[in-house]
Amino acid sequence: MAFRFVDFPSARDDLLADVLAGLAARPKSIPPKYFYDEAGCRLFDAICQQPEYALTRTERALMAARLPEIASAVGKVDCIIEPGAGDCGKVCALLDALHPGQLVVMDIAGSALAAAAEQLAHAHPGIEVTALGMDFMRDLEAAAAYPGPGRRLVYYPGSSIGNFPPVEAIALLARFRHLVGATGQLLIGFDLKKDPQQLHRAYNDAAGDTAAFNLNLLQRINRELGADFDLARFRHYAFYNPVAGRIEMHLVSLTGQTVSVANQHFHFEPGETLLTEYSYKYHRDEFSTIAGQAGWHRVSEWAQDGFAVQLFD
Ligand code: AVJ
Repeated sequence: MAFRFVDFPSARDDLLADVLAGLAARPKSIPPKYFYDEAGCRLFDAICQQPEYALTRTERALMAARLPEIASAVGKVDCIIEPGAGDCGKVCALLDALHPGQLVVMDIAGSALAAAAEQLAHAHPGIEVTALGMDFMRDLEAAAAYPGPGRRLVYYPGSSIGNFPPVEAIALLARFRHLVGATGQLLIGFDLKKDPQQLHRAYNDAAGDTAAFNLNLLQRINRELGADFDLARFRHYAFYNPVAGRIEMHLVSLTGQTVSVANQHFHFEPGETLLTEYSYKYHRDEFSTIAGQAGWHRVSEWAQDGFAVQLFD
């Protein structure tokens, strides 16, 4: 078995700096990458089980059904790189079809990633697995040192790209381009524009898991930064904005209140919002166009039930 774990400087400092900067901004906001502490990961898994939230199920079904076609379109790949791999569940499904010699996975939750990647290395003794505990938004370029020579494929599933406004998405896709070089490829999954009512329901599930997931961000900040958000005085508010082509997820203050974080005080007016997530939705060609602006050329695409996977070189 070949496995290594490299931990990059803790993301904890970033949480504090990003929360302070976000609460000072207008509108107040917190980056969605901080949803995924232990409880947040469990709540996200619960969201994925809800009947209204089909995104993850649909992608998994698409990948399973089209894997042979995808593998032949991709061809020979020496190293698969996945930014934000989480529990490595998605990339695991690719390995037996693409059989790369190397796998490089990154995640901001380093210890959970390391545990999952080590198991994966045990199960695939032919693959050299490198786990990087990093915030790839900050340290992505450092990952270039780990793959050996050969053809690199960035795998970015789950519509994670939807968290970034188009201009930032283009910048990130350009960083992926640079990471894999001229012979590299990108396999990316994203959610398609669809009936706004259906999208609305997906982010307002009847079981309340999305609301709990959203509020858990405040709980995490309370615990990790010693803040004093009163969760009963904020309400989950999510809706689809068809002009911007995105879900917006907010936590709205139900009262006038002051919250303290690291000895700094932040006032909320009644009804003031804390923006916690954008989830952009694209038309198929619209997405290929933004990827094109980052230097990618579409090779193939697969789409079903409102979700698309595109391959670029
Ligand atoms: C993991 C970013 C794809 O945008 O649908 C689910 C996160 N937020 N429900 C999404 C999420 C609320 C999800 N992504």
